[in-house]
Amino acid sequence: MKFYGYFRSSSSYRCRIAFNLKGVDYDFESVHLKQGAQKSPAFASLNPQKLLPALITDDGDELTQSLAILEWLDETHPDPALLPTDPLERARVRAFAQVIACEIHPLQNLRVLKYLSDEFGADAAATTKWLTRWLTDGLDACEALLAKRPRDSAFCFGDTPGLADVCLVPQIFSAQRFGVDISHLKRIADIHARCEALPAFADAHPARQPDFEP
Ligand SMILES: N[C@@H](CCC(=O)N[C@@H](CS)C(=O)NCC(=O)O)C(=O)O
Repeated sequence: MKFYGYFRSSSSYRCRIAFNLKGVDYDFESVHLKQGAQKSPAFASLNPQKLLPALITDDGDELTQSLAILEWLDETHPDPALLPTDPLERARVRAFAQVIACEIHPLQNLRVLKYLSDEFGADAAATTKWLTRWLTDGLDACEALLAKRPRDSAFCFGDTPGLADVCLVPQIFSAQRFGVDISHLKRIADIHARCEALPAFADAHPARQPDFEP
């Protein structure tokens, strides 16, 4: 299969972790977001949203949206599972993943930050204020969801990493990149450290990708 991503894209990072956890190989094509390559006619015909990631399966089917790609991957390569089997636990994991992918991440996206500066004149300080507000708000909620778990566990919702961890780690990378202080989030810090110690997560880190630029 062919995976379209970018080293710093956190939704691409989610997929990279999942590919690694499941031991799935893929061809990689870098789409340079900072240079606007996502807006090229060739990529726009693959994903009309002009957003990463995108995947072309071995059968030539085109997939977009990281959560959809992750669930497709989990269904077609079930071992190890990213979602628990119990419906209630699955709902909890999906809710956590959606806090990150649907509520936090869209507000830090390149096109949103660019619109804030181009259309509303937001300078670096205003952008940092915006990012700090939404990332802190969302990650505080994630920490509270972890505190509410029926039982403590090594990873977000279990003794092995799953969909919630796959979404959490790239979001922490973004918080660090944007200089948002999340040192008060102790459960998240512990889980993050445990994930980073695993090769599947470490190898998916932006700094270890072939298109990495400092
Ligand atoms: N909900 C989408 C978000 C996709 C998204 O926003 N991707 C970012 C990179 S993480 C992107 O391509 N941004 C390009 C832009 O803002 O122009 C997903 O999870 O796949």
